Amino acid sequence: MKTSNAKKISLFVLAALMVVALPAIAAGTFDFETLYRSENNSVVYGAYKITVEETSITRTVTGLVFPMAVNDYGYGAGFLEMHDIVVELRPSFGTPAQPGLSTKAMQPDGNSLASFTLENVPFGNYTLCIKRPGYLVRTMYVTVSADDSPTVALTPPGAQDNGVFNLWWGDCNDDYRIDNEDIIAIMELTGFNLTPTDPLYDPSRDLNADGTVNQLDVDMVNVSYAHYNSNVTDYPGAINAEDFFS
Ligand SMILES: [Ca+2]
Ligand SMILES: [Ca+2]
Repeated sequence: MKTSNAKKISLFVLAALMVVALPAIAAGTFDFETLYRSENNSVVYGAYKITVEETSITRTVTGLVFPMAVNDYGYGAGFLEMHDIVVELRPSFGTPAQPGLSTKAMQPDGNSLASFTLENVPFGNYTLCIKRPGYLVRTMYVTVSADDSPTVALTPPGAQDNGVFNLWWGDCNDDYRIDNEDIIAIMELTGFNLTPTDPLYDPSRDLNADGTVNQLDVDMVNVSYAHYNSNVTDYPGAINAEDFFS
């Protein structure tokens, strides 16, 4: 069957609208019906199939993050999992990530510099959230679009981080600030000689991830620490303050 120019234009416009309006649509072939105006100006009915290719509407997103706990001190993999770094692409800071847009940083070489990979990320605007227990959550606005390469390597802005999402320890109570309240939170658990199997053990207060909470962890959060009194907006490239709570 010969295909008219008018029909080609209609198909093109509809396909474009599907991609723009439904960025998260699953790949596949879909039926649709439409009326269009033919070359002799009559209205014609047509039934068609549209194929949406997954590679046309998603990208792979990667990045580097530091530091990751790597020594299990004999407590096993379950201990290290307590200190996992979770990386998410959320619709906004206060909205949970869709399934598949949350992952854990990996450390294939066994060093503290870890990497993360999120595959099949639909085009859209996101808030990158990186969280390790006891560390200040790190954020950044991220846009994934057709202009991006198949793999998008995220990096924080500026030279300070040298391309790595460095995390700052010390936010033990998750109030988005590193201050004396965190020191107090740690001191509440010192003196118990906790181990990771103890119900009182809290990885967010075991800042050096050595399996117990003691003065070493207290010492990590003090007024001489470069990020003492920092908050979430102090990270280079962090989202705006009002977006943390919207
Ligand atoms: Ca805090
Ligand atoms: Ca410790």
